[in-house]
Parts: sequence; C-alpha cells; structure tokens
Amino acid sequence: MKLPLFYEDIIKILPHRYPFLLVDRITELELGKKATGIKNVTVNEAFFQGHFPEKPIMPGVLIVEAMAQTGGVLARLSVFDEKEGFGDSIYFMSMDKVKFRRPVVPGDQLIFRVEALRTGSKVWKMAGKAFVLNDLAAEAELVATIG
Ligand code: BDE
Repeated sequence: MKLPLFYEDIIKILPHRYPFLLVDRITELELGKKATGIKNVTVNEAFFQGHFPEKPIMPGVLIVEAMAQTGGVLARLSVFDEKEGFGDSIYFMSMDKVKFRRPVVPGDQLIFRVEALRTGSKVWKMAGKAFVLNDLAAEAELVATIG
C-alpha cells in the first residue's frame, strides 16, 4: 500500500465524515501489527466552539475517538481479502486504561500510534497512544469487533 494515506484514501476505508472524521493521514502501516495516524488540530474545529468558548481544549474523548479511527483503518485494511474485499464493519466494544495526560490545543499536531495486542477474525485488541511532538497526550486500550 502506498503511504501516506490521504483524506481521499481514508474515506474509502472509514465511514466517518465531517465533523466526525478525526484522522487526516495515515503515515505508517504494518498490516496486522501497527499504524500511525495524524490529525492537525486547528482553531477552526467545530468542537472548539463549545469546549470551551474561552478556553479551546480538544475533548479527551475525541482524542480517543481519533485513536480508535486510526485503529479502525489498521483493522479494516488488515482483514482485507483479495476476493472478499474489506472485512465487515469494525465496532468498538470497550476501552480500558484510558488516560488523559495533557491538554491538546489549537496548533497541535496529534500523532496516533496504535499497536495490535491481539488480532483475530472477530476480536481485535489494540493499544493506542496519542502524542503531541514527544509528549504523551492520551492513551487507551481498545477492543473492537469485526462483523
Ligand atoms: C486536560 C486534559 C489533560 N490534562 C490537562 C487538561 C487541562 O488542563 N484542562 N483544562 C481545562 C480548562 C478548562 C477551562 Br473552562 C478553563 O478556564 C481552564 Br483555565 C482550563 O485549564
């Protein structure tokens, strides 16, 4: 697969659209193993209108959502089959050990690193970390089911 994956590629893999598509680019991908995604956070994000009107901070739950979307790209491409095409939809079933380590603000570039901990045809467990430069902004373990 030719990297990076751009917006036009990502919308063929994920069903998410504005204002809920939260990964701009996939820069690294090892099928069945790990992926790196990027989101450039600007002051124009819809969610900054309300979170918070005088103090723009990216909602931590959306950082985890963006991390999960990066994991969704990894899982969906990993179960791609020459004959069958993409696997069925991916649904996230649980998230554990979620930590918000530092605020994410306009101008930050978020880098999501997602690693598969356990893979299968039905259940995927992934570890995700969201960085701004070298600072850990959030982390979580994500469990998704395919089908
Ligand atoms: C958020 C996530 C992880 N670590 C730190 C933070 C954080 O600094 N949140 N700050 C929220 C915040 C909200 C409003 Br309203 C406000 O006026 C200010 Br002064 C804040 O720091």
